[in-house]
Amino acid sequence: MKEIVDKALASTVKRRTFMKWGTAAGSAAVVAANTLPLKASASSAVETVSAEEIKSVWSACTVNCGSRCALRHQVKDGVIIHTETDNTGEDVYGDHQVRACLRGRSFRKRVYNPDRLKYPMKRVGKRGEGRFERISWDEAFDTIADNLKRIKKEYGNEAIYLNYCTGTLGGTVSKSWPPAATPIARLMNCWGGYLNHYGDYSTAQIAISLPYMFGGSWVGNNCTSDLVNTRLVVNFGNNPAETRMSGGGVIYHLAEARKRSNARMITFDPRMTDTTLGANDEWVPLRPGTDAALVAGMAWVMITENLVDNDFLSKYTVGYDENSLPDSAPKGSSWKSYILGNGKDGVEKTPQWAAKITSVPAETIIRLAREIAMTKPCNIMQGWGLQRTANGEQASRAICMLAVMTGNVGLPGGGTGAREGSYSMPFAAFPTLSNPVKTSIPMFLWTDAITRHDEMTDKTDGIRGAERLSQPIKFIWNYAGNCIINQHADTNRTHEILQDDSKCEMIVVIDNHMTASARYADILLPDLTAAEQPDFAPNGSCGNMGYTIFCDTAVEPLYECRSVYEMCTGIAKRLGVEQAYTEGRDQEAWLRHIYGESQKMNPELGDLDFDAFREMGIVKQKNPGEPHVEFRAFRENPEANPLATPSGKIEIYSERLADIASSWVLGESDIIRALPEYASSWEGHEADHAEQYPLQMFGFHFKARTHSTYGNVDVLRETNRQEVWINPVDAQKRNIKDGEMLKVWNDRGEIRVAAKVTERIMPGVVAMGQGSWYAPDRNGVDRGACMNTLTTQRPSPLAKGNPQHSNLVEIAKA
Ligand SMILES: Nc1nc2c(c(=O)[nH]1)N[C@H]1C(S)=C(S)[C@@H](COP(=O)(O)OP(=O)(O)OC[C@H]3O[C@@H](n4cnc5c(=O)[nH]c(N)nc54)[C@H](O)[C@@H]3O)O[C@H]1N2
Ligand SMILES: Nc1nc2c(c(=O)[nH]1)N[C@H]1C(S)=C(S)[C@@H](COP(=O)(O)OP(=O)(O)OC[C@H]3O[C@@H](n4cnc5c(=O)[nH]c(N)nc54)[C@H](O)[C@@H]3O)O[C@H]1N2
Ligand code: SF4
Ligand SMILES: [Mo]
Repeated sequence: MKEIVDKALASTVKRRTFMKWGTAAGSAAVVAANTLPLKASASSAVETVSAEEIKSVWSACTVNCGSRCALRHQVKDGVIIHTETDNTGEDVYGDHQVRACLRGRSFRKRVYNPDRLKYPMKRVGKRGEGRFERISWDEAFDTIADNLKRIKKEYGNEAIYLNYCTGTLGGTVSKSWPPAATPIARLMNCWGGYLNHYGDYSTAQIAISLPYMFGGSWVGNNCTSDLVNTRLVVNFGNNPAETRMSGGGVIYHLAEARKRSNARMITFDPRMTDTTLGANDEWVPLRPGTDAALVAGMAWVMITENLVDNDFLSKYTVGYDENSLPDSAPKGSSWKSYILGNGKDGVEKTPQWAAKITSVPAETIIRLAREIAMTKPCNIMQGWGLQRTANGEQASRAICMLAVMTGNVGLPGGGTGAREGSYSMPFAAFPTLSNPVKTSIPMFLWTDAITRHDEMTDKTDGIRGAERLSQPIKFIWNYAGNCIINQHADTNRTHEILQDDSKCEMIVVIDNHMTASARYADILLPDLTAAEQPDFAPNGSCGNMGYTIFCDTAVEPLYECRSVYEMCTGIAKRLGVEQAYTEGRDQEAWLRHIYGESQKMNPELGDLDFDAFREMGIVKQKNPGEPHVEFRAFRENPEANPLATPSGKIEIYSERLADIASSWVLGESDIIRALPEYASSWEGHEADHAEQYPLQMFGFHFKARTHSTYGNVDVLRETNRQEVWINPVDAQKRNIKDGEMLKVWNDRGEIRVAAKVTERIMPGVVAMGQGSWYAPDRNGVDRGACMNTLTTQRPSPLAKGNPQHSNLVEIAKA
């Protein structure tokens, strides 16, 4: 480790001069309004500052983009004037730099932002109106503690909810997700606990459904770095060029690995994304929500042309054909029967059948089925967009069927069909204690838990840890999240529920900025940004090279902002649990403690002391073994290493799902099946109201923002306009030209957004970046073009997850 330290410190570029890019007029104006102590006011756009005046401070971008990047803030006179990124290592693949994208590099624009919250505030108008009055920290803490005590007395701890919040999930003490890992959870756990949630807006459907097939609690795929061993990459709606943008993230590993394996990539996506731009890549557009039909059509080709891996299927799976069905399964319920038309529906899943549903030509389905079956090893993977849908549970399992039928599971260069895996450097977490409350709700149903908790049971709404929800949500902690309105579905319904403050009685929002969700706070607390406090940031998705970043204090806390740890300490004192909460430590002391724990679990940190790490900024640690191959041990010896399914094998037919399908109370046209069959959804192209709303619409994860975070950074907005992608065929029908302002609407709401007329999206489908800031006008028309003004709160059947990509809309010129 000493060697790494020396190397890292030696390779730090000592720059003689430094170019300071001043957006002079703009930032000076903002600064004046905020009365920032900025002595260095630039009059020219570019100014040369000598290196001696500038301090370089390590920090990280801790948002939820799936990557995690090192930042080096360049600080002069107590102000960040510029942000650079990782400059350590040899910068060759495997010892590469974890370089930040444009968002991370514009971090200072979030620190010195006109939206920055400056002091604690309490609501004065109606909830959601956004009218606030400044209060003291004492008043804020007293109000919160008094309300917590009152609500606990009246309803119990189960009425206190920690909302889904991922704004700073990349921190350690400041970590905002998962809820149980946050400083808020520690506070509540010292005082009787809180209502927890399970699942997440990212992966609700896939995370629930794949374990029925492969067992365990999370099903991964081979590490991206393992693609050096593959001959073909088959990509279902995965767009790492935009969703894993870091120089240390998945897109970099994907590109480098494919350089070495020269593997072709086929991408099934309604949209031609930035990931599909390689020379030998093929883009195959398909209708949203129809992946399972495409798989069934390809399965028909593979079965009828005898291209399936029969040895693999008989040794490792149950339910492929009638012989391997469990006893409880009815006749004709195997996968093969389903595909060949010998199942219950009696329909043969021919390429022509699939073509009608997916709009992928039958010849293409046949050609690609042959190529996938005959090119081994082949890595089949999926992103999470296609499962964030009304029948996402079925779609994600169906895609894995391709990997299973071709016998690619557990092989280097092969894969499971799930999303890529990566290595994590072992590092300790902030201890948050355990939650005495055992009840947990699906994260998507928190609005329902405010309005109709008494109807919610394990069989109707996926309540866990109890048969039913005994209390409504009365108090919401919202630390570093925008799901109070912007990122949760159906903004108009949410607004209505939250406006009534006799239902949910108190909402505490802790954020850096006046966001759409912050406007719904009763008490609004101004947090420090990652640049104003010390913390650790462990790696995100990063291929085979993990790392941990030391985030130091680049600038002193702005205004009256305080760290979340300090806030929790203040409230703990009023709840009588200060000592239990702090154990006598401040944030720095906790970091030293956590680092000590990390050294115990990770020998490679053994002789790197805390202060040396602090100076070094980033520690990189390569996976000591080969890149991860999911289910390798099972493949090598299935008797010794069975899967954690009831049969120990891959369950193509799931008895557990058959059980759930017959015992749960489901909504009309909600579908849960034992097999990964195609099912058309209540908000798909075959839905009843598709005539009135003929366009399928989804919101993709956009490079302009990380969800809503960075959405108020001017330069990013200017370079990545919020626009709706629409095919020329659909545009012509509506007499729409590129760049024109459009209205997009359905029964749930209406937005205004500019048109991007492009052949990069298939006809009948429209899409726009999700995470834009909700900004309704007086008539409720959302001028901010937030995708969730159009989405539904109806949950998916099995996961009770967010189907935010399943929407029908109509579009016209505004
Ligand atoms: N229509 C649609 N909706 C979606 C999705 C979709 O695809 N389509 N995706 C869903 C998914 S996958 C996710 S993960 C969620 C994400 O939803 P959220 O977790 O709400 O993510 P953000 O919108 O980034 O909100 C993060 C908030 O944290 C704040 N923040 C950032 N840094 C800090 C900090 O240091 N301290 C504090 N206190 N606050 C900070 C930001 O200002 C912002 O308000 O959205 C979901 N919503
Ligand atoms: N820049 C940026 N990066 C991010 C985020 C961000 O907000 N901004 N958010 C992060 C988070 S929290 C998450 S969870 C991940 C999300 O990662 P994903 O969920 O994978 O991202 P999406 O953009 O929702 O969907 C990926 C692709 O699926 C396609 N798609 C949509 N519907 C279908 C379908 O029915 N079938 C098929 N085959 N494809 C479909 C979309 O066109 C899109 O290109 O991204 C992370 N990375
Ligand atoms: S937004 Fe993601 S990719 Fe960009 S700098 Fe931050 S962590 Fe890195
Ligand atoms: Mo996510």
